[in-house]
Amino acid sequence: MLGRRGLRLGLAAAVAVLSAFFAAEAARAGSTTISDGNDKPGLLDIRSASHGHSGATKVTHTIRTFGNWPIGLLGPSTPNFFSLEISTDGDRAPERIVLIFSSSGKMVAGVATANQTLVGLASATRPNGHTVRVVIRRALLGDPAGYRWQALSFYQASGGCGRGCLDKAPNRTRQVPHDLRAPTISFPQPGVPASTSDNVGFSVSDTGGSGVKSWHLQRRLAGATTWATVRSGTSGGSKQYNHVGAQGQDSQFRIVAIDRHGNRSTSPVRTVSVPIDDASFTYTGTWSTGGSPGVDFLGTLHASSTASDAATVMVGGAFVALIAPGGAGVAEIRIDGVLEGTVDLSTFSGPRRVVFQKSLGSATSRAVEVRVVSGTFQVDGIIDR
Ligand SMILES: [Ca+2]
Ligand SMILES: [Ca+2]
Ligand SMILES: [Ca+2]
Repeated sequence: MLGRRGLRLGLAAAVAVLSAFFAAEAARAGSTTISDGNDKPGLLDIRSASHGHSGATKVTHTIRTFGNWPIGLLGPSTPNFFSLEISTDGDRAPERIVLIFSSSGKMVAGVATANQTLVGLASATRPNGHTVRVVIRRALLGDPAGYRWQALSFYQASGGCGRGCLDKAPNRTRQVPHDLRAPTISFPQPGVPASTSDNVGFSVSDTGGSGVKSWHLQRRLAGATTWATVRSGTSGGSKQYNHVGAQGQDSQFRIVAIDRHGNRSTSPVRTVSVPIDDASFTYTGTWSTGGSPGVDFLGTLHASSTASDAATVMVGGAFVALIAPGGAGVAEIRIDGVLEGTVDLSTFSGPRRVVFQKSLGSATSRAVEVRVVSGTFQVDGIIDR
């Protein structure tokens, strides 16, 4: 405790040149209050302590006592103070100590390391005669994902607290967790579906100490404005959702996750387009049919090794993407008779690849033609959205 007195004297000097520049801000969700017993003599017996948020970059702590105390009771030449011990790693030892006292009739708070080095000032106020509130920039705590805290008061006066009365909330060695980081969502872009139903995979995890409270997988048709939850859960980990669509249907997905302290995160939006199968193309020349279920879209594949053989399909959207497996053939792509590109399947590997794509600007009816140039060219389907 003697070290804190030295810290306090240094703080009082620093505060003398600073004005109160911290504005009060609306509290956010995710506050927790703990109660403490009427368990210590003296004026600073803690009744409750709480944590909360002030904007996105600050945390708040409020300490209430059973009785009122004059602000001068915490003056710089007294031994009396409130403090917060903040542990930002796995053990109990504090990485930060927030010391709260008064100077010239105003509340003062300094944030120091465990070895009493001052890292900055917090804003401290006294909303009423038995309450002190501090607003601390997260950066002063080292921007942790979360931390654990304990509030303390120290009061010394002749009588019952002649040697000092130290109250802790919570008592003994317990600490209160304060989770500052929203859950992490991993949602890679799903590949081209193997059929009209396919799995959408993602994972949810939480750091900061409170854990995942809930996640919701939401879907809407591309172009719609409202989301509908198609699956939800209350634990983290890897998830799979079997999405049933239809040929030519474009769905958008996102995940919203919340931790047990109310921190919320929303994933990027991913679009899953179910192709139109090669079975619905029109073919000229000597195309053969094949394909494998689970590998090629709908288990079908058209192939031709004859130059100038053509496969044609009508599309109606503003974007097209030709789906084919990696291979060896070369073909030209024409849209409404205009050459738009040449596809060489040897530059791709694996099934159901987007081998050609083009944004068309507007949604209108167009003919897409695939014309074999050399090698064996294969057609699996087309995305039209
Ligand atoms: Ca108490
Ligand atoms: Ca969290
Ligand atoms: Ca197919």
